Amino acid sequence: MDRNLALELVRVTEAAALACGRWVGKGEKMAADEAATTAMRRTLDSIGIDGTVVIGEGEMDEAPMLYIGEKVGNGSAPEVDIAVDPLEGTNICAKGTNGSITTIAMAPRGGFLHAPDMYMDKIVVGPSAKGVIDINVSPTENLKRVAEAKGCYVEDLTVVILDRPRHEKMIQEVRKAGARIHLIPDGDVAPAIAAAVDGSGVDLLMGIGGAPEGVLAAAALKCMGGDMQGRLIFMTKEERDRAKAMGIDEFDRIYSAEDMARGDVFFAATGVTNGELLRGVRYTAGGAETHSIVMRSKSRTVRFVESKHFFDYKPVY
Ligand code: FBP
Repeated sequence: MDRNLALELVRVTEAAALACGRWVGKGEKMAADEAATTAMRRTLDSIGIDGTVVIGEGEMDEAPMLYIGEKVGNGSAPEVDIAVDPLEGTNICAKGTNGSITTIAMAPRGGFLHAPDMYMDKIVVGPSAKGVIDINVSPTENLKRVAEAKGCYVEDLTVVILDRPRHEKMIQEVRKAGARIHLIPDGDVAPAIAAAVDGSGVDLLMGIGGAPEGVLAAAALKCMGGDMQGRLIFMTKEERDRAKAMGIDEFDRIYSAEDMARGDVFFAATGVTNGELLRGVRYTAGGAETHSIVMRSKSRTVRFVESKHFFDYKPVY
């Protein structure tokens, strides 16, 4: 791709965050998600791309907007595939707790793994531990390898894990190995990115979360030179059939970030509520402030963008 579209994408995630930011703490996750999706959809159409949603809000019959296969952008070149999670962490936003973001990634046509809405086992680290993780070895062994690569003790590492009963065994093992754990209620994309940001306080993300979220994290990790492995978890025959229909035929394949997000990839995310990576939306008299991360794999430039928005000039919010 000739143009750097990353800064166009951050306008999209900012618009989504400004829209769903109004729903923080209101206990209405569907309304928050709808507000983010509508704003994201509208802003996407002002961008000069011929885009197709490949990771989105669901199938055409279950999502009114940003469904898989939907065309977005103003229709001009380049042809790109789009992965979105207009509000990642709907419950977090509804409760007003930490860690919800709006997020989008873009790749040349055919660049993203078409991950169905199912689970993925994931392990994620930043550039300083690239090449040492292996999803097939125990958490203890991975922690030892990451500590060695980072030149620290296992006790110095912080691992983010979704707080779910399915992770109980892993949580016990990580505790026994001596690492610190940050259990999160939802939202595993932001901590995956945080693992690749120096000084974020996150060293690894481990465990099973959503597969579409895995592809979004892979896009970000690729831009940052981090490392990730993901393996789809099939719970039912329907999930296998669905994956097959979406072009997946190696069911036990381990995907790297590069396998999930190929080519010149762009990524943007904006904080909705506060988190380790980004500050949430703050409303001020007549406006609001947003905090975003935006990046491109080709240049590896990672930008943190602080924006001030004035509603007299952007009445739509
Ligand atoms: P939302 O769809 O409500 O935004 O939740 C997102 C999420 O917490 C992801 O971050 C995570 O990968 C996945 O859901 C975990 O799924 P589950 O809640 O089924 O364990």
